[in-house]
Amino acid sequence: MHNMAAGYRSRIHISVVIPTLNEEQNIPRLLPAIARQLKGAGYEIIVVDGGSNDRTAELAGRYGARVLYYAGGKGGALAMGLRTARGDILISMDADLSHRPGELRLLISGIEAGYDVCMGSRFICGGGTDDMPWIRKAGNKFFVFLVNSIFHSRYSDLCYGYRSFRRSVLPRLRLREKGFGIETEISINAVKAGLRIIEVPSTEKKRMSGEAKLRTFRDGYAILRTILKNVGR
Ligand SMILES: Nc1nc2c(ncn2[C@@H]2O[C@H](COP(=O)(O)OP(=O)(O)O)[C@@H](O)[C@H]2O)c(=O)[nH]1
Ligand SMILES: [Mg+2]
Repeated sequence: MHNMAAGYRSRIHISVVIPTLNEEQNIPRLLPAIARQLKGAGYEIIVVDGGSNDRTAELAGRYGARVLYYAGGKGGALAMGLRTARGDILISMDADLSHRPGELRLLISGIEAGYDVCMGSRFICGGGTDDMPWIRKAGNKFFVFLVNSIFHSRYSDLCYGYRSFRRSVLPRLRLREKGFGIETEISINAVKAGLRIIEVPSTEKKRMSGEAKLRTFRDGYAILRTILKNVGR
């Protein structure tokens, strides 16, 4: 077992928040990999579990994470984790090893360099994805176009969850979405609040193990509703 308690000894600088639902195969790979990247940094890992019926929560605790429970969707889980996080820099990350722990330091650098929000993008030079069928790429492109047109932003990606935040701007993101609309809500509210935003390249890997929970059409529709709801609000 890796000793991740080391992160708690010093003041917490970085909080990694991971929503989970049935990720027991991935947790024992992911948490030690994060620990290796953040060794010596003063960090905490917060796993917000949505009621997994496997050993996700138990394993997360054993590998040193603080484990919280949230019964209603990935967005609500992420918001809960971010609100209880103690670090100066907050990072949102998926549990399925789609997000490479090696990129954590790039996300941290973005905030340390003075930005409020630093967003991984699969669609700028240096980024990429192995985990997106063409229909989702097309949907994402359409949503990026829509958001940029309505909110005068210049995003290259949307609906991607590997991001970092200066904790002090969290209230200004006004998180309300309970499901997969959360990333879109963050992107829109960050622009509306006039935050300093930067994109950094990110390579999305295939989910290592287990099942994807996002359903292209159901959640695509939810994302569209999120965009329309925020017009003029
Ligand atoms: N707490 C919680 N986490 C969830 C829920 N649905 C998905 N997740 C987690 O959110 C992350 C992204 O989900 P995933 O199924 O990989 O979505 P995709 O990569 O967009 O297909 C993973 O870490 C999931 O375990 C949920 O209802 N509750
Ligand atoms: Mg995934």
